Amino acid sequence: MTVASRRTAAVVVCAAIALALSTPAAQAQELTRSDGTNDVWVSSGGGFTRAPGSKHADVTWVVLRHRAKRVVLTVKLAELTKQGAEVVLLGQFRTNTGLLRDAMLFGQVGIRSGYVEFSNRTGKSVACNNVAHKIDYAANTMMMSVPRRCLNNPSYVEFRSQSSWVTSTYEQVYVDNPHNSKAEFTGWSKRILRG
Ligand SMILES: [Ca+2]
Ligand SMILES: [Ca+2]
Repeated sequence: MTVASRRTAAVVVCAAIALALSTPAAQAQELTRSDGTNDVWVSSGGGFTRAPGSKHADVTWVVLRHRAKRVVLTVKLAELTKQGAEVVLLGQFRTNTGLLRDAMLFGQVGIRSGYVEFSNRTGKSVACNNVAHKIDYAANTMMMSVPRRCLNNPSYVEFRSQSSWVTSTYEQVYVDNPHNSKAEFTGWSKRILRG
């Protein structure tokens, strides 16, 4: 190998190392899960029973992105419409320091574009400026974007999520989660490192 070719090889190696080091920081670390259909449960005030065939609230896909400045939760539903009283996306977060925070996105009668409530685990409201959200009824997706500083800038987050659809009479609540095919999920996702 000549001096010139060794130098070229060294440059290529250095470039590859630089790319390997920079790529993780440049991209959000994320966790994506697919969820089956026809695994919706319904409650009429008591316990939950299966609601086969219901597409409302039926999650088919979830992704949690841990970006440099934001934690973004997005779900896709089998069917997202403006029917019923409201549709709700719950995102619960646990950080490396044990901090627990809930974010709830409501799309209600009169406020179909939605709004977000940010709180601690007891439901007490916690200030968090610039929470962003989007409910896309055409794409059947719901998204919440929480600034990392509202989670004390964690090194990693774990999450769990649930979607709900409430009938117009408020008598029945349909639920699904992207973690299992049961009525509820009490565990946590894997750790998602900061991108
Ligand atoms: Ca599902
Ligand atoms: Ca499920």
